Amino acid sequence: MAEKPPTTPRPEAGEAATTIAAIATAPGRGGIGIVRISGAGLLGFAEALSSKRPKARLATVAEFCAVDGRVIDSGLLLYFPAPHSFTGEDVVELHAHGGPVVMQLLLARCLELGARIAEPGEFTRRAYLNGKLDLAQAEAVIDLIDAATAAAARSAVRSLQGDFSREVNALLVELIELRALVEATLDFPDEEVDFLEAADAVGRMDRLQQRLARVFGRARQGRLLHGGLHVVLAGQPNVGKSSLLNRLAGDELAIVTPLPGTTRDLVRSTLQVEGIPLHVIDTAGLRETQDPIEQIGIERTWREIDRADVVVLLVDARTGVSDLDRAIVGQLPKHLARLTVYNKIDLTGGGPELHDQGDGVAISLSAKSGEGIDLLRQALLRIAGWQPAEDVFIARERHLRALADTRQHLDDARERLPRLELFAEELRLAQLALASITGEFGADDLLGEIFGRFCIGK
Ligand SMILES: Nc1nc2c(ncn2[C@@H]2O[C@H](COP(=O)(O)OP(=O)(O)O)[C@@H](O)[C@H]2O)c(=O)[nH]1
Ligand SMILES: [Mg+2]
Repeated sequence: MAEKPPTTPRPEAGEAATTIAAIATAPGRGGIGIVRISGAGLLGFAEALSSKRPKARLATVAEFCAVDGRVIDSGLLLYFPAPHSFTGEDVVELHAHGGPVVMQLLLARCLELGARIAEPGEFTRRAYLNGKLDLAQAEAVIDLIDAATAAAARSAVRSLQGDFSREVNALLVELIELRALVEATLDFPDEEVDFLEAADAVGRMDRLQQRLARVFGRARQGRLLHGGLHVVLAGQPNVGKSSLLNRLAGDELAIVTPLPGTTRDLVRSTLQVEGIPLHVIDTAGLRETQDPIEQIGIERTWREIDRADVVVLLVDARTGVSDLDRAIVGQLPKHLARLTVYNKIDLTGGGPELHDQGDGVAISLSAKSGEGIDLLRQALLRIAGWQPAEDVFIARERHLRALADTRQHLDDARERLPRLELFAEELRLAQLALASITGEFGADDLLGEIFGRFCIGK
């Protein structure tokens, strides 16, 4: 749990007994480089390395020595005895000069002393297994390191500090209480209805579903920050798709010519708007063609459209939406968000504008002059459902799926309501789905614990 990290290791923790070591800093040259070691009984390990006996959590100036006593480097030695460390085991850190050779020599020395090289993510894995972090927090560690924008970094920190986990755990507590009520009622079938009414089971269910909807909203924003938005530029040849990509990216990425069919392969670029990564994909113009290379490009375009979050359909402002465009729209996946762009307004003399045309938003702009591009950026964010907020926590597809499953089981539970066994079963499934986010309370034993304390007045 995020509020109060449990000190009891998870059942799977036993296997993590070996000592692991890794170069913790990025490869290459640096003023300082760090080798990190985690395992049991590392005080002796630190002494053997440095012939100093480090004090817990204090920096000790030390010489790190090879087996023959020759000094490899001097630097700072840190020792964090279990369980007060990142991994929950003894952790030793060697802060030395950040050259690749020095780092390799120090790492080799650690291996001589019995450590093995850590696998990717193994320190964080041990932190999870030892109850220092839950799953959502462990994922946030990577998301923080990988954050592509400042907004993504801020929301990853929020998840790492347990904001997301706290919300999930609060939901779990409500859900478990409701389950306990229902399970208790199952044991006393005569008083089912009275009891559920007295305990306000339906009211609890309402509050639970409302709270879940709010968490879902925040997590969906976090998913956008984490994964970004996949935008496909589609339309007939020569309407200005490649010019628009270049304009959005601020660079000449795609080849632009007055010849239809210039773009055949996909051209991708990632830019950011308000901290949201936009993955923009320029495609081959959609038309009937005999050119086999262009045909492959058109197939690829449709494949990208299937994976997109938003399709921007470009048309020439001088001709507007034609039957051919309508045919393209007819082939788009039904659920897909769509935006129409009337390009080349510099040739029509019209100004940039955004209008709602019933079947979606349309924007008039010029890829050539740049007029109206900002309207497009904002419209893309809005279509994606981005609402600037300070309280977003980073979330992944996995989390959203778990929240959606929870929501579905709660909906199903409601439908079963007069039939208590089925209601109870759906609540149990909802709990399992929700618990998979943090990896906490997976089993029914917690229910048993709460149940044991439950007073049903009998
Ligand atoms: N005047 C004007 N010309 C444009 C604009 N956008 C693109 N073009 C021109 O239209 C032609 C086709 O552009 P391109 O980006 O290759 O279109 P694509 O086939 O859809 O990728 C090129 O000659 C571009 O210079 C625009 O906003 N205004
Ligand atoms: Mg093109």
